[in-house]
Amino acid sequence: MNGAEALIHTALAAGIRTCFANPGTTEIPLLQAMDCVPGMRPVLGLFEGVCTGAADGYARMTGRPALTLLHHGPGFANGIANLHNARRAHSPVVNLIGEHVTWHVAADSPLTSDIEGLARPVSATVSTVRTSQELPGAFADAVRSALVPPGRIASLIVPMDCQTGECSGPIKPSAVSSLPAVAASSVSKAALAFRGRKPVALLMGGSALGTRALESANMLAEATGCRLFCGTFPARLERGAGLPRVEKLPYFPEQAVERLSAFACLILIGEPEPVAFFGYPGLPSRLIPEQCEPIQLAAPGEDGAGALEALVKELRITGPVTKTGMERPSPPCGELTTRSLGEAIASLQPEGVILVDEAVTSGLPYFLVSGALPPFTYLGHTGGSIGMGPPLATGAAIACPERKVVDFQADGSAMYTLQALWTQARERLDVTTIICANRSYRILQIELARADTAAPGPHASALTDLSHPELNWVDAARAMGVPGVRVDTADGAVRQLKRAFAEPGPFLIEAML
Ligand SMILES: Cc1ncc(C[n+]2csc(CCOP(=O)(O)OP(=O)(O)O)c2C)c(N)n1
Ligand SMILES: [Mg+2]
Repeated sequence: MNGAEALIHTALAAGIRTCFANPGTTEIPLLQAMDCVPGMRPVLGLFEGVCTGAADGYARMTGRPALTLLHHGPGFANGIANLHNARRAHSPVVNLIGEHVTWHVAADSPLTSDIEGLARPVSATVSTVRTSQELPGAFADAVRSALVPPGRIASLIVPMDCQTGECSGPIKPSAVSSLPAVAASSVSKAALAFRGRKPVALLMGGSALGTRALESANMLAEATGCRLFCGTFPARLERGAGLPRVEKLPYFPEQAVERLSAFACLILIGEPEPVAFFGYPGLPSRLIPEQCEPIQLAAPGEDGAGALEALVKELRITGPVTKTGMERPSPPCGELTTRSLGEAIASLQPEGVILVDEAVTSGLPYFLVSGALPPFTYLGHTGGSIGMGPPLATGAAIACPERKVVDFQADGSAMYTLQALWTQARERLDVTTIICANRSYRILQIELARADTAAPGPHASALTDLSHPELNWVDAARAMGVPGVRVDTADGAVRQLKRAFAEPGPFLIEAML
C-alpha cells in the first residue's frame, strides 16, 4: 500500500472517521486513498475556516480528535482563525497539510511557503514527514499529541511523494491518555476554604462543566452556599433542568471584578485565573480582586470532575440534592428585541439541543432565561475570533446527527464563514441558524461609546455599520441551498422557530433587530 492508504487505515484504527477537507493538487493521493480504504467520511468546506471550525465543533461534541485536510500554507492560513478558537477550547484537532513533492520544494514555485512557520503559533506540535514509510507513524504521533489532556492542535505536513510512495502498513494507535487526577493536597487546600465559613465561589471550565461534575458542584452549592461560575466563553457547558445554575463571568472587567469582590476565595477547576478580554486604561488585566484568594483545585489538563467528587467527599457532603426544576419563559409577542428573541428561543427549544452562541451583543438575554430548560449543551465563543458559529454548528451536527443544533449567530460574524451553510445543505445537517440582524458591528459601537463620550465621527461610524448595502440573509441562505425566512416581530420569531424545531434539516431565520 502507499503512504496515503496507510494513513487512512491508521486514522480509522484511531477512531477517526470524518475528515473536514478543502483539498488541492498535493492532497490528491489522500482523496484517492479515501476511496480505496472504505470508512472515512469526507466533508467538503468551501473555505478552510469552515473546515477548522467544523473540526472544533466535532471535537467539542465527541472528545475525539477531529481531522482536517488543508492545502499548503495559504489553505492552512485561511483556517487559522478558527484553529485559534479550537486551541482555546482545548479541542483535539489533527491538521493534515499537503506540501509539494519533497524534491520540488527547493524550486520555490508559487504555492511554496513556510508551512511550519504558519502552523506553529496555533499548534502544540508541528512536523513535516520526510518519507512515505514514516507517514503512518507520524500521523499516529500527531493523534497522540492532539489527545494530550485537555486537548491540543497537532499539525502534520505531508509532501505529496510521501503519500504516493510505498509503505509497509498502518500503525496501531496507542491508548488514549485520560485526564490525570489532582493531588490530594489540592483537594485539602480547597476544602480548607470551605471550613473558613467565608463566601466561596467556584470558577469551572473544561470537564468541570460536564453533567457529572455539575452534579458534584450542585451538592457543594447546596451544602455550603457557594456560587458557581464559568468563564465568559465556555467551550462546552451542560445546562438545563436538573443541573445547577452556572453564572458566566461578566464580559467587561469592571463588572467581573465587582462580581468577584463578594467572595473571599475563588476555587479554579479546569480554568486558569480569569483575565479581562481587553486591557482598558485604569482597569486591571487580572479579574480576581485583592481580597479574594484564588485556589487552583484542578488545572485545565487535570480531572476537574474527579476533583469536584473528591472535594464533596472530603467535606463529607452526602446527597440527595434538590435538582432544579424545569422553567421556561412563555412565548413572547410584540416587538422583536434581543430579549424577546432570547425568550422565543428559550420558550420552544427542544430537549437535547446543541446551542452554538456567537450572538455577540445579542446573546445575554437568552443565556439568562435558558438555565432551566430541558437539558441541552451550550458551546461558547472561546477565542474571540469571529466567524466561528456556522462552522462550529456544522461540525457539532456531524458529530451528533440525532440532535438538533441551533446556531445563535450575530450577522457581522456570520459573514466570515457563511459558506458553512452550503456544507449544512449538502450534508443535510439538522441546523437552525438564527441570524441576529442588527446590521452593525454593535460591539464596536459599544466600545466606541466606552472610549469616548463624544459621538463617533463619520469614518468610525461607517466602519461599524453594515446597513448599506443591506445584507439579505434569506437570499444568502438560498444561494447556499438552505431555506430561510425573515422575521421582524416576536410572534413571527415564535412561529418560525416552532417550524424550525419541528422539521429536521438546515433552516435559517433572519431576525430583524
Ligand atoms: C477574526 C476577527 N476579526 C475581527 C474581529 C473584531 N471584531 C470583534 S466583534 C466584531 C464585530 C461583531 O459584529 P457582529 O458579529 O455583527 O456582532 P454584534 O456586535 O453586532 O452583536 C469584530 C469585527 C475579531 N474579533 N475577530
Ligand atoms: Mg451585528
